[in-house]
Amino acid sequence: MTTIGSEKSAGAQRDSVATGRVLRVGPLKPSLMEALAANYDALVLPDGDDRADFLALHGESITAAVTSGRTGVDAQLMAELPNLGAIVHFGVGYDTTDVDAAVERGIGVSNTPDVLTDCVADLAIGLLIDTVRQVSYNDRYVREGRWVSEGNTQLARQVTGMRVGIIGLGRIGGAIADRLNGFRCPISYHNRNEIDGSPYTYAATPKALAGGVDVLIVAASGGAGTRHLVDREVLDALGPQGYLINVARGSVVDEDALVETLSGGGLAGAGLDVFAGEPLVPDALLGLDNVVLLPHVGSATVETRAAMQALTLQNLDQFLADGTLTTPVTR
Ligand code: 8YV
Repeated sequence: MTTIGSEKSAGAQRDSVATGRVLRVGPLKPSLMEALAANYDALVLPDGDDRADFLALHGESITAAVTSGRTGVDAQLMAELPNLGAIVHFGVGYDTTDVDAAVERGIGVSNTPDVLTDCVADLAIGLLIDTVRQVSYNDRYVREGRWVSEGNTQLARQVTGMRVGIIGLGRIGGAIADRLNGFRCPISYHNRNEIDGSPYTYAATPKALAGGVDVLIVAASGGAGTRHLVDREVLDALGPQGYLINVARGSVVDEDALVETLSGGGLAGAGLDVFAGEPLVPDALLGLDNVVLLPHVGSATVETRAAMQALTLQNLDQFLADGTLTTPVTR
């Protein structure tokens, strides 16, 4: 396992860190943006036509960028920040940052692991129960006065004991599995490699996993390596009685195939917290009652977002102090 950028504390680097500026790339939690402005005198990368002039003026002075998985730092921006030493992410996902380019340039990359694991896992369970037990649908039914005019809704399916497959049994996938043990769900998983000593059943491919479960939960990190891991074949294997839950990244699922499969009755339902082109959600999903749609709120609690902010600033402070990172990305 290689730690990206943790060894980046050479004297020359420290000198430029000491004199360097912090750059905010993209919108962040309001209190984090305020802290960056007030306590770090951070610059803000402008969009559009102003960007080239801004980079010509400030590019060389910037040593640390603070961003999130929503925006990230691509290879071109790295090239325009020749003294950049660290890319600090608010959030666990960093798929919008070109990590290979960062490694090549010796730029450290950090994220905020662990502090959001519980909240994302909690939401995955909530989304699973909502989708399978049709909570949101039944809520709409009551509000629309249909209980009075049409009587009871159709029966849902039982969550306890459902066979669940998890794509990406990492920190978040593992926390989801922990919670599902309370529901007596037989659990299987797919990762790039089988996990030694895991109590759960390994499936060598997403399709094999989907073929043997009632619910498929996507908890894998985003990026080129997992793009469209859940494709049409996987959805077909899950089948008309199967449910898909995604709390990871929209890119892991072939969204066009998902919309077509759902529209044609090829899945029982889906619970989605993430989408391919956020904040845009395919129109076809908006009219489906067997789909629960959330605006990417996996980590969106007061407690977790505060912890994410604290860890983001801890990484930044540590980098500014000695050129190393608290929670560098590893691979
Ligand atoms: C945040 C996330 O919504 O951590 C992640 O990767 O997707 C979420 O926790 C996001 O980072 C904030 O932009």
